[in-house]
Amino acid sequence: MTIAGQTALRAAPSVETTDVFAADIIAGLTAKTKRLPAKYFYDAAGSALFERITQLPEYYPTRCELALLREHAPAIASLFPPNCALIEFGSGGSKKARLVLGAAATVEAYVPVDISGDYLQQDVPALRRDFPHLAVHPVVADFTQSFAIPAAISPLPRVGFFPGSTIGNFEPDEAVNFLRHAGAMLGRGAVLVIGVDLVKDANVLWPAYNDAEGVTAKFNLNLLTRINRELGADFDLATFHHRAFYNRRRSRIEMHLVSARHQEIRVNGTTVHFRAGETIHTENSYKYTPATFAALAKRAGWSRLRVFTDGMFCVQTIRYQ
Ligand code: SAH
Ligand code: AVI
Repeated sequence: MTIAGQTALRAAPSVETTDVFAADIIAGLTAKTKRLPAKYFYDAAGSALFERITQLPEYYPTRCELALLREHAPAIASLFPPNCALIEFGSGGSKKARLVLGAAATVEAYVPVDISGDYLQQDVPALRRDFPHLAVHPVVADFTQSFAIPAAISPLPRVGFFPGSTIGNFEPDEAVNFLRHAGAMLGRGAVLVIGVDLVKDANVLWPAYNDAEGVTAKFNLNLLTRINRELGADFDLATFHHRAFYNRRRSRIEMHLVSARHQEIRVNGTTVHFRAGETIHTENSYKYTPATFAALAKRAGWSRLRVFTDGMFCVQTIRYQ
């Protein structure tokens, strides 16, 4: 893929070969409890819908995190070693990185990593224009797998950036594994700046995932459109609907797609049976307290430095031991 005249590093094997996508989808749809990996939401249409979600009045996390980063970017940047490389996991449009980069003049290189090549591409030319001293090395990769770091940044100390509470889309044990893997990649003593959505009243959480305009529903249903397009499946979107609710016991929002009726769907040569009311579990979004998140990070070898919070969301800085 060419980005502003440069080649974006693509992980090998390719992040989303049709074979891997097909195998994951069939495995998820034929499991006893049907579920699909949330990382597959982010094709071009899904990324654009997520962008719209971030602007919804009900979806507070983006606004809260942007305000925290605006206010505390200088304190965050003061933790960075000189002449470092900032590696962002799930960068999307890099809007939040701009706030950190603006306060951290000594960052030499920025490596946005995202599974969605289109989304990644969007802001790279503008970033190069607005931060002319900065080397920008986009990487299209699945950050849950090993991926190659651009050779140009190998001599630089590394800082990690993982905003958006995307960590909440992992199961807690997966989050620990991810943090271990990120620690190994960033190196001992490295700092990670991570956004974490906080446990709060269900009356605030519920509308954030059930917006009045129905954008989150479209985002959820778009996964079926993607499966239809890429795997020649025959999901009739009119027979599935979005359901999101707060599972208080597990401190997570669950998103599902509910089949309105008994039906059979053909997906890449496999027949998938649905009972009326049966769901596909498409996403979890775990909510933490600053303390439960620090304990989770500790299990992965990270110790807490500072916590910036407005009571709704928190940005934590943690160091790899
Ligand atoms: N960081 C941005 C975007 C968050 S949305 C923000 O805070 O607003 C989650 C982002 O992570 C999307 O851009 C999605 O494409 C990316 N993503 C999700 N799972 C991923 C994975 N396994 N590997 C790489 N990128 C992933
Ligand atoms: C990217 N991630 C943290 C979002 C979340 O809130 O869990 C994805 C999302 N799903 C529905 N709305 C937003």
